[in-house]
Amino acid sequence: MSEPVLYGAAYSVYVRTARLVLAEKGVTYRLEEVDVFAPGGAPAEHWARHPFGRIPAFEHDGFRLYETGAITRYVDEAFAGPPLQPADARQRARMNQAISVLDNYAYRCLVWDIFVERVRAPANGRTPDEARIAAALPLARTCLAALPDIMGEAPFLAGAAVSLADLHAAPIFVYLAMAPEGRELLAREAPLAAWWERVKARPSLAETRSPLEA
Ligand SMILES: N[C@@H](CCC(=O)N[C@@H](CS)C(=O)NCC(=O)O)C(=O)O
Repeated sequence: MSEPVLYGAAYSVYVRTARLVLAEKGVTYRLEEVDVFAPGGAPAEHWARHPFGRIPAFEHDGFRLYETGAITRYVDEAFAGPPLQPADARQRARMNQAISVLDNYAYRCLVWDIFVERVRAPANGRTPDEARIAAALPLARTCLAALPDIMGEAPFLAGAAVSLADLHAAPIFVYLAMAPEGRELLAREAPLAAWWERVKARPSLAETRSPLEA
């Protein structure tokens, strides 16, 4: 079987989730740079891989996929390496619940409303939209309370071992922790802060470092 190809950019949260999964599985792959935020949008050939023009897209031996959750589950199931989905039905449900929370509530609020406004706006010479940041904080607090609730007493979001849920969350938390508001939110949730210390120390995080990290 040939080496899989991941299409995307190293700064992207969702591309990094797929890369973290590949790294944790020990799969060698090629990252082909696609910048969807370039002036003019995604390059023409990328729309054939992803009808919504997003990243990542993925190809393995002619099998093409898009949507991070589909890519990560495929990589976990099609390749050797440590399993990244709990065998137990209830723990797997917790993993899927955490991923849904991250996709549907956390990503936009923690990354776009807080990180992009507080950290990226000034880096790009723009004044942060304080109203947008303030408006995001209640939902951010809800997200950061929901995750430890899902985790319970376990060291990782879905049990005793790292799972797709932790790898889905990690790129979001890297960026969130770069904003003072994000660090304050994390400090209010001691079990989640302890989880983050465990996750951020994993070699896969260092291997997939974003160019936007300080
Ligand atoms: N539902 C998609 C989301 C992917 C996504 O939103 N990727 C971002 C980069 S992190 C993107 O491509 N954004 C481009 C845009 O919003 O136009 C997935 O799970 O893969």
